[in-house]
Amino acid sequence: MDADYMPFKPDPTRPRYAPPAGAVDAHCHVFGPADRFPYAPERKYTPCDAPKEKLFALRDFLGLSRNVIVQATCHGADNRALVDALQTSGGLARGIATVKASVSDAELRALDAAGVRGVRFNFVKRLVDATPRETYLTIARRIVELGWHIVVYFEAQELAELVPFLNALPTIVVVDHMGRPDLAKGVDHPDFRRFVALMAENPRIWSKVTGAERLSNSGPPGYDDFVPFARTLVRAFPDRVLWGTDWPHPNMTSHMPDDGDLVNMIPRIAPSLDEQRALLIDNPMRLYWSR
Ligand code: 0GY
Repeated sequence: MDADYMPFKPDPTRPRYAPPAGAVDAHCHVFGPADRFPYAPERKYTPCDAPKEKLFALRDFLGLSRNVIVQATCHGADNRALVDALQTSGGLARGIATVKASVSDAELRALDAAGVRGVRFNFVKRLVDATPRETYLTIARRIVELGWHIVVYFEAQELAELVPFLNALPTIVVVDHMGRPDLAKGVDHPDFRRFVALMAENPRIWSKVTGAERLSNSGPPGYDDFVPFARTLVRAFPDRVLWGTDWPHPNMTSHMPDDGDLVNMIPRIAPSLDEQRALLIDNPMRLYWSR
């Protein structure tokens, strides 16, 4: 099947902002190549191939040092492309996998040996068919044994209903793209305040300050409306935030971002050097490279 979304920009601009040595891109994907790693039959979209070589070249070009590669829904629970990228990264990539409840202990151990440090639970209806909460809780109890954590992806309107489930999870929970707030509503809207309150009440909840390209109404190159949201979380929870490119930006229809622009936003989200070090190095290293 042909790809049904825009291809990533092959020639991003070199960022003006130079990340500190050791910076981690903590949200990115690898797709295919399909002739080696076919897409999942149950996928809701077919991406353009975005192989590991391109990801690692982008990492170096942008002045980043490491990647956390997140299993995307187009590969379902077939983690082979992810594992291959991790195993050939020279220790510079860690992964978040998607697993079914039927996954064996041996399979989990093999994922761990490859560099997987967590699982992703996805609640975005356009991306996946629903998985029962009980199934997710069963998986959660098993992966805790490995010292893994959980990444969750949901949209803002799901948050109120998801809070009890998120609080019941027995380990660190990293929320993708700040829970996808509606940026037009502003940071003081009750929806975003609810997310901030959840992080304040539950110290196990972390957030990725990512997704500017998919959440912004004001658009590139500055994604100005995204900045106050990310800034709010970095200021309030400096030791529980992660940053990433979101490359290769699946399902973008409005525009394809220039990854150099996304890097240039970092000092607006995290103005002080201490905040930048926490966001880009200390936090992801603690979560993904403690062993
Ligand atoms: C993202 C966002 C999207 C896709 C996926 O797993 C996925 O397919 O996460 C999206 O369409 O919003 O973070 O990659």
